[in-house]
Amino acid sequence: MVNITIDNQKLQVPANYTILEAAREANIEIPTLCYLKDINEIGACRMCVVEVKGARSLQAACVYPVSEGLEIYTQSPAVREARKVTLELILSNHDKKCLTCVRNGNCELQKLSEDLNIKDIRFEGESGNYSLDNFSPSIVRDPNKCVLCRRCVSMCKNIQKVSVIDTNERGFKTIVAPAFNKSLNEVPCTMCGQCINVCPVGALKEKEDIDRVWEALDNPELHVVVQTAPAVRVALGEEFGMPIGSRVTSNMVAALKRLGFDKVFDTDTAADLTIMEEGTELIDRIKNGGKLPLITSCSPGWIKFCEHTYPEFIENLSSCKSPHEMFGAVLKSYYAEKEGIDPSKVFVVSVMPCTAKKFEAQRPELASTGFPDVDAVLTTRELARMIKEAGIDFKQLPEENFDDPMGEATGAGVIFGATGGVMEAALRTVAEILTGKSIEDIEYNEVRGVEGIKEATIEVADLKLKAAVAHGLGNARKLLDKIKAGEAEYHFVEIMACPGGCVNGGGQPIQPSSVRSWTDLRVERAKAIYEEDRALPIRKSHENPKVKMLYDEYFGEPGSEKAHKLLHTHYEK
Ligand code: HC1
Repeated sequence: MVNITIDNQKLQVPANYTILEAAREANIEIPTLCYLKDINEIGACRMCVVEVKGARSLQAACVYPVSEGLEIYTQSPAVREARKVTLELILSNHDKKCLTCVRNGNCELQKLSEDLNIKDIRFEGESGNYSLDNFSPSIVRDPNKCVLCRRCVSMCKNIQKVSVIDTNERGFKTIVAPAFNKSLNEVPCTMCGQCINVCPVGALKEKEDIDRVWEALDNPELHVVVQTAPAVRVALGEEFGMPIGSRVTSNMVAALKRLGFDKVFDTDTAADLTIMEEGTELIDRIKNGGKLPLITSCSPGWIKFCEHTYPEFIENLSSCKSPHEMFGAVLKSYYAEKEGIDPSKVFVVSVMPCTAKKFEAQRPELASTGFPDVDAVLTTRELARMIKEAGIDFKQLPEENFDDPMGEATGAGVIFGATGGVMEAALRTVAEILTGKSIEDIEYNEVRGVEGIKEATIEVADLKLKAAVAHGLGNARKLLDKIKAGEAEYHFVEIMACPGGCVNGGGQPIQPSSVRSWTDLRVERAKAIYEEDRALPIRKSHENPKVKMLYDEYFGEPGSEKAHKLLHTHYEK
């Protein structure tokens, strides 16, 4: 510990703290813009400058380490003026169309302007007049709004290890973009959208599908069904001011019904179906000498990364479609037949925590009935925008349930939304199939939590099943390199593109650095996921009565020819 003073307050703080961390502990707020704890600590934007006694110039609090006897002033006239000048310079060439910006009301630059009492901008900068990069099916990039904080660059380069965006040019011409100013669609972007989640302003956003969905809802010819991913229900509430980790499943269902969807289904049901197919595939590969490890295929960002960067693992990928794509195929075949609806009139909307799902839905091979399995993908944020636009009082909605005939899911389906969840759900089923016994202890804690790579050996019958879980593409790289080098061997591997899994997907509500830096969103949202699992009466996929019904009435058995036609896919090298 060291003794310091901040604004004449005496403090004792750990010796490895920065001034920013020390100030935060004393409830002294220092403004930041480029700072994001553990992701972007580069002291570039100079918003967090403070006076340090004895230093020749103002210092960036986010990178300046504390030391014994340090005297710091966070609100001196020089500090206040420096911050204002810096902010006015940033604003001088910023595209200030705040009223129509997707981040209106949730923009860190807007908040800073308010907090620092900016009334006038003393400088006039030249706007770059950059054109919009909206060619990707998932992500739109608007350099006119970029504040060059580099948070997206750090996320893409250091955390995801994908490195498709960086700073190009110099001085006033500096721009964050893919190399040679290409579109995100022309580089190996995985569309994970993590760059959007860390952007403090509206320079990065999802490709919106709201208008297409309103049009479908207004078209009396269409039967519009919606399905919601496991992770949406533990984050949507944040858009309505609820605490992080609130479970809002029934409010969400009620809101979707009020928006006018003909049926509201749960992607978790299809997650249970995925376990039946993927579990069967795993057992088959283990028993019959198939390619191992089997690697999960639910995360489209991971699939794209594998196709671009690790094509040698394509044969390891499970051939299962991701759950929402499976559900789409089921809705346009079994459900359409059962309800007597022309499949061409069934319009499937997926509400996902993920931007890569927009890209996935457009993959031509994901159209087993001759129509796209899924017609439109909305992120959690887009759904919130629709609910607000419709004037629905989200917090006051009555309890409502998912619709039949497929409105039931198990706890195993829910936990798909957190890293390790697909693995755990599969283990709950595979262990019972292999042992032929009912297993009571179904919580596999070894694969839970936010450690980058998790490993477990599970004894099932006479097999020691070796499993590994990686979340975030940087961790995926580490794990795959280890497997490639022959340093590790597994039967089953789960990979999710987003750090923390879908709960922290690129389409989830955006929390500012002031929250995100100090609260682990992955942990809080995952807690809610596991609570939901524990609250459900059935927690194993193979016990889901709706899934049993699907096999009895339609698919026959897992891995059948019909199941392969509708529920499985292939990948591109
Ligand atoms: Fe996911 Fe999945 S869990 S991929 O993480 O397998 O997006 O939530 O919907 O499809 O079920 C995302 C979440 C989601 C699929 C499922």
